[in-house]
Amino acid sequence: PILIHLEDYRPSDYLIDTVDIDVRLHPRETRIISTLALRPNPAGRPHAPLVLDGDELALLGLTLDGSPLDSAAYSATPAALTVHEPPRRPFALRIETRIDPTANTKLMGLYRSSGVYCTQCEADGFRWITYFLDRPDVMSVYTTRIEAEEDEAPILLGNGNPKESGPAGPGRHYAVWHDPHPKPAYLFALVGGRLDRVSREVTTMDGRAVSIAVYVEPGKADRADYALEAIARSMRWDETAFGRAYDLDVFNVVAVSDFNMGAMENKGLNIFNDKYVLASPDTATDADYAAIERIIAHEYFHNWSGNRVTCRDWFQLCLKEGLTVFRDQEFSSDMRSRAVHRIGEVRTLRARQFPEDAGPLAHPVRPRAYAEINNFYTATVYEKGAEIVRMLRTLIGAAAFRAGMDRYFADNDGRAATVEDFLAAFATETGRDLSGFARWYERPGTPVVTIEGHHDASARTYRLRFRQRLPGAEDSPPLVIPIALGLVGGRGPIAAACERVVGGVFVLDRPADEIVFTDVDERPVPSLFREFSAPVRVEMVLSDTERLTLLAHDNDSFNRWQAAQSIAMRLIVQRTKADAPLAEDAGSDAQAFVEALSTFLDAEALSDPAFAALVLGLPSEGDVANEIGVDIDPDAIHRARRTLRRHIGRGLRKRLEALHAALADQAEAAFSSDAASAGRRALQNATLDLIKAADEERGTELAVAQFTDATNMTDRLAALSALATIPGEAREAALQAFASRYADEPLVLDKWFGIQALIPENDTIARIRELQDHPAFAMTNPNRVRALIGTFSTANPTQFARSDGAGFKLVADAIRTIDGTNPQLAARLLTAFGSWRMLEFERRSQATATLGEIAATPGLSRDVADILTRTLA
Ligand code: B3K
Ligand code: ZN
Repeated sequence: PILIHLEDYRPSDYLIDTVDIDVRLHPRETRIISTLALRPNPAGRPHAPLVLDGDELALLGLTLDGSPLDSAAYSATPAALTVHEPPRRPFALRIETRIDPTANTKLMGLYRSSGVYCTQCEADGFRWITYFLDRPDVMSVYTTRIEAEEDEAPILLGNGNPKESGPAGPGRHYAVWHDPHPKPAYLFALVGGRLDRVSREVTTMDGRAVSIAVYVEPGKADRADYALEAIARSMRWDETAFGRAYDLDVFNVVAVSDFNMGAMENKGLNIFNDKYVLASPDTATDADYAAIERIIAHEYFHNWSGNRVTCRDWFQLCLKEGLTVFRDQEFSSDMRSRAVHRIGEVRTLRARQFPEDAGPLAHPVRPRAYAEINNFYTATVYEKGAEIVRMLRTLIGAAAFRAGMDRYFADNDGRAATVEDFLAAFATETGRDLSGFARWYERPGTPVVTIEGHHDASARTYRLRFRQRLPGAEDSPPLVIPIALGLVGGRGPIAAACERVVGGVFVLDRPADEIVFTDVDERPVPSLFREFSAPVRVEMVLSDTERLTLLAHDNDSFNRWQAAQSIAMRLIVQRTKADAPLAEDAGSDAQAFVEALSTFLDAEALSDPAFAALVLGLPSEGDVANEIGVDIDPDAIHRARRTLRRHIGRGLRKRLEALHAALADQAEAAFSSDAASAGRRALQNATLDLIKAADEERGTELAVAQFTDATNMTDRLAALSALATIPGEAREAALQAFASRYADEPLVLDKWFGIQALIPENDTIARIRELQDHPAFAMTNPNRVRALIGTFSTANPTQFARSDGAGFKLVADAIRTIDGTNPQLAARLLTAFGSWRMLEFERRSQATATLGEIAATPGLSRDVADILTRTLA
């Protein structure tokens, strides 16, 4: 594959000041006439040819300053339009192309989704529409004219502000949009279609009246209100938290049903996967509401972190993505429970980013080379990128961080920036040297921090020794690791002095270091990496008793949760390694844990149900596999985890029943999606799950009742999930009832596909093959594919990694089918094989064989070939 390297970056030879683009929409023959105001870039090479990017384009017409070009003066291929000797002064190029939006199954460029015309231009998508300097450091002011059949597309939307509209010949109409803010082509968007809308007015902090609107499929407007209000909350929050106001007269969100990712931050016209817009109590779970709020916020926040300040090149992707994830995390924490949200963020990071960083697809947060940039929208760039921003704030403090952000926005507004520009803003603001910290962007891999503690009773000191290493890169210079910490005793946090701990944070910036606390009378338990202050693995030998001290007495909620997780993890790992029949033990080693959980539930379950639900949740099978790391047998992990769950369920049985009943009683008559109500539902469903683990019959009884009586999707789906792992009549009846109730609701049927894909039974593969023929399933729709195949490959480890290879084969077959129509989606599915090397021998051989079969498929896309090469390397 051809690699693009960061070190090869050079400025564009030409710049484009303005773009006038005229799009005549037609299902099969859409005409695009684009007029570019070009000029040589003083920072580029003089006399260079002008090479515009294209992808599968056909050139229909070309003029320069109004005159047709001599055929010797240019050359056009589907992938490039070259003008050999362009003028050495500003000039205008008028380019005509034609495309077929209906045939576009890649969902890049301009395509149709359920009859709605829409676009996706990040990354490298504008070149599917017209020839262009399709790179983020070429920023232009766009005017877009859209023309369509009035019947087919009564709504016509573009970037920026609406300028004019009117009839355009018999049955046709047009609209003109103008975006005054210069932007790169990847932020271009247009929409044409038959859509309903909800809208309202908001006023920004600097007094601008903005009309915000959400457009959805006809008949679904009543499901768009939550998203609309989430926009208003995001706008207000960015003003108060970051001093950032919106900068256009309109802000539009459009929901479409065929979309390769979650959503896209096009300037003034965000286009969304409808999964992250549509919500009603009967169709959306609490998790869906939270995801909608988060993604609406994320795309909106890009208006500053991404659009006003964009990226110089795609290697800087984390500059907008990591930063914007950090911003959306802070927003969600402010809207909901900070502690609960942080635990969720860390669970995602550990489930998705840690394994990526430990496997063949590992890469730095700022990659140095890529073959296909769309394969780098990863957990590392997004989630680890966000952790780096969070560490920066921890290091310099909230006030300096905010001042640094203000400086970053001010210094780089209207520019295409780099990671260096970002760090420079904070270095200037604080006078600190951040060059050591910058290593976080360059080094792949999850650092390991090893810690030993020693209490000297006579000297009344407590000593902590720290050592850091980066597995596989032991010689690399140390990272700058902020460690938020404190000491905890039998009655709560201990006040002890240590001059190296400033504001509760010790900074480990050497390979090894140690700190000493004075005036420590009792032997303390260290509470380390509070709020998960750095994305590392921590190695420290603590007894269960010490961990239970943290669970009971720490004032850091994250570490209280972590303490329970660590004990559960130890218990599952131990059982996995011993495996049955010993695993079917009486669980005496878990007794103290169960008792502590029971005390915890009595004291706190009803005061903070969301947190209690998290404490009751055991590490997932995937978490356990990542912890063990080698020779993984998913069946052994599954059995071990099930055994512990059963044991906990039995030990807590009375309390769980009482809680389940109490929470069911508390349920409000009128549904509310707020965090408090969602927390009560989460705990009720966590108790249901443990009761089921203890006693399948009782679990089935409760689940069937909850399934029938549920007044919202969260409870109904939780009941269905509980039933789904118990083979038999009740399960099939519930699945059947669910499918007929929601037969016309594709997004709800996705949940139904997903639940069946998760069943940890041998028949699941046959079930999935059958579901692929279900009338509601389609290999061409990314949501359907992710729900059925994606859920299976990422969350059903016993069946995906079956030792007979049938799970791998199922997914490989899907990848090969999909690669022909939608390479991005196929490549994304393939990343499920990223952890194949940690499997035990037999499963590993099956994975190699399957990957080999994919590799032997003729005509693989660049997207799939890139992931495949790296996975096998
Ligand atoms: N920026 C887009 C992602 C584009 C993915 C291109 N393959 C959505 C987001 O992160 O906000
Ligand atoms: Zn983003």
